Amino acid sequence: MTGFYQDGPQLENQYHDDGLLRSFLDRVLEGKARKEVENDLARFADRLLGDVGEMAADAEAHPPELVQFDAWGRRIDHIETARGWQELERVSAEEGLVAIGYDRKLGSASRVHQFAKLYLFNPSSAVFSCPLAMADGAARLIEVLGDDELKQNALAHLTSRDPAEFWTSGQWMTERTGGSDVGRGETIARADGDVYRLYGSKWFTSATTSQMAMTLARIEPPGGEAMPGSRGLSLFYVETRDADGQLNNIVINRLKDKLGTKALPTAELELQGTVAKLVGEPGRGVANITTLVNVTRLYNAISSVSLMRRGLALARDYARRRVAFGRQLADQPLHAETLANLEVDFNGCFLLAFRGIELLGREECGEASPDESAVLRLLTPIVKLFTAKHCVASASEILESFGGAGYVENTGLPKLLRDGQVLSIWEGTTNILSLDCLRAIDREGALVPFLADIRKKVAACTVDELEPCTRRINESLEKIEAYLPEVMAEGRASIEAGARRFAFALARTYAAALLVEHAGWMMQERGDGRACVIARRWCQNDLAQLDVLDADYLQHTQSLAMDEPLTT
Ligand code: UCC
Ligand code: FAD
Repeated sequence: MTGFYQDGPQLENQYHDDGLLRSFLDRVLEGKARKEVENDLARFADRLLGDVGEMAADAEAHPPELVQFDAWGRRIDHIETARGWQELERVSAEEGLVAIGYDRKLGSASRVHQFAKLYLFNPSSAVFSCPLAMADGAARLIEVLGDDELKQNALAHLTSRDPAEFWTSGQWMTERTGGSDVGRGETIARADGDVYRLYGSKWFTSATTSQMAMTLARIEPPGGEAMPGSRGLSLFYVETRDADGQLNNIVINRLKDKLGTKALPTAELELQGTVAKLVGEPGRGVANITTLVNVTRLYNAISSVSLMRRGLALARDYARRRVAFGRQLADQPLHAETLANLEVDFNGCFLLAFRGIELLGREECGEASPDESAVLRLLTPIVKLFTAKHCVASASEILESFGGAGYVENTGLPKLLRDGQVLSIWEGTTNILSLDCLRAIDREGALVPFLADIRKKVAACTVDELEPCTRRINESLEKIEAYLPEVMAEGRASIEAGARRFAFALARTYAAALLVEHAGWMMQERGDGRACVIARRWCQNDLAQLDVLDADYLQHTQSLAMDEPLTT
C-alpha cells in the first residue's frame, strides 16, 4: 500500500472542546453547582469517547428487527434490539439522564445540568435520546396530572437511577389519518370496569420497546358514538406488557424503513383491546398531552444544536488534517468563512435552546413569573422549529466540508444529515409549530412579554462594541410590531401564510438578544471579544424579513405551489 492516505477526523473530550457550553454554564450557574456540573460533564464526555461510544456503534451496526412468530408459529411480535441499545438504557439510568431533572438537587438549574449532559450525549447515543425525551415528557405529565398510583409507579420508574427499575416511554399520537391534525384520530376507548380498552392503529410509534406509553383515544359511550374532532380525544396511560411479559393486546405490524434514526425502533401498531388508564379529564387529551410534547420539543432543540456542534468539531479537526492547493483547508479563506458562518449559526441556536431549558427549570420549580411562563410557551415552538431547520442546513454544509468523504457512509458523516432531517418533522413540523406560535400569541398573549424580554436584554447591554447589534434588534422589534396590525387587517390566510417568516423573525431577534447578553458578559467578565464578533455577524443580516402577504400575493402563491394558471 503506497501513496497518500488521508487521516480521518478525531474527536477530543467534547466538554473540554466546547467553549460556548463552558462559558454559558459559567454565566448561569453558581460557584458550587458549577463545579459539580463541571466534574460530571467532563467525566461523562470522556465516557462518551469510551464505552458509551462503543454501545452506540453496536446499536447503529445492528438495527432493530421485528420477529413476528416463534419457531412454532405463535405470534410473538418481539422487537430484537442490539446489545448496545440495551446497554444505553442502563447507562441512561446510571447517569441519571432523566433523573437529574427530577431530583432537582440544584433547584431550577438542574434542568440546565441535565440538558447539558443530554447535549453531550445525543450525538453519541444512536438517538437513544428519543426514548429519554418521551420518558421525561411522560414524567412531567404525570407530575402535573397523574394520580398517586401513577406517581408511585410510572413516575418512580421513569426517574429511577437503578437500571433494573428504569423505564422509558412511548408517545403514540400519530395515526394514518394525520400526525399534524391529531384530532382526526380513529382510536376508540371502551370502558371495562375501572380501566379502558383501546382499539385502533398507531402509525408511527418510536421506542416501541418502552415499558409504557402515553396515547390518545376517544371514549365511546356504551351503545353511543364517540365525539369526533380533537375535543373528543382523551389521554391514556398504557403499559406495553402485562405481568407475564406478554404484549398488552398490541400487534406490531412492521418496523418503519427510515432515512435515519436507524437504531431507534419505530413501528406501526394495532391496539386490539389494549388495557389503558384514563389520565386527566375526558375530552382534554390534546390539551393535556401538550405538557409532554412541550418537553420533547425542547429535547428536539437540544438535539439539533448538539448535532450542529458535533459536525463543527469534526469539520474543524478535518480542516487541520486535509491539505488542498498547498495549504490546510483551515487556512483557505473561503473554507474558513464557511465554518465561521456555521459557528455563528450554532451560537445563536445554542443560546436559544438553552434559554428554553432555563425557563423550563424555573417554571417547574415554581420560580417563573407569569411573564416568564408566557415566554416559555412561545419560545418552545420557536426554538424547536428554528434549531431543527438550522441543524439540517448545517449538517448538509458539514458533509460538503468533507468533500466526497462526507457522502460516504462508513465515515459516519452522512448520519448527521439523516438523523438531523427528522428533527424538523417529528414533534410537530415547521409549519405546525409556526402555527403554534400564533396559538400561543392569540390564546396566551405571549408576544408582549416575549418582546419585553428582548428589550430588557438589550437595555442591559453597556458594551460599546455591541451597539450595532442593539440598533439592529430595535429596528427588528419595530418591524415586528408594525407587521402585526397590518397582517391582522389582511385576514387569516395572510396570517397563516406568513406564520413561518414571523416565527423566524421572532427566533432571529430573540437569539440576537441572547447573543448580545452573552457577549456583554464575556466582555465584562473575561475581557473576551469573541462573542461580540459572533453577535455582530448574527446581526449583520436583516433579523425580521417581514412583508404582509396581500390577497394577490396569496393567489399567486396558490398558482405557484400547485403549478396552476394565474387567475389574476
Ligand atoms: O413525533 C413524535 C415523537 C417523535 C419521537 C420523539 C423525539 C423527541 C425528540 C428527541 C430528539 C432526539 S410524537 C407526535 C408529535 N405530534 C405532534 O407534535 C402533533 C403536532 N400537531 C400539533 O401540535 C397541533 O397543533 C395540535 C394537535 C395540538 C392541534 O390540535 P387541535 O385540537 O386541533 O388544536 P387546538 O384546539 O388549538 O388546541 C387544543 C388545546 C387548546 O387548549 P384549550 O382547549 O384549553 O383552549 C390549546 O391551547 O391544546 C392547547 N395547545 C397547547 N397548549 C395546543 N398546543 C399546545 C402547546 N404546544 N402547548 C400548550
Ligand atoms: P401531515 O400531518 O400529513 O403533514 C404533511 C405536511 O403538511 C407537513 O409538511 C405539514 O407541515 C403540512 N401541514 C399540515 N397541516 C398544515 C397546515 N394547517 N398548514 C400548513 N402546513 C400544514 N408520531 C408519534 O405519535 N409517535 C412517535 O413516536 C413518532 N415517531 C416518529 C418517528 C419518525 C422517524 C418519524 C419520521 C415520525 C414519527 N412520528 C411519531 C410521526 C410524526 O410526529 C409525524 O410524522 C408528524 O407529526 C407529521 O404528521 P404526518 O406525517 O401525518 O404529516
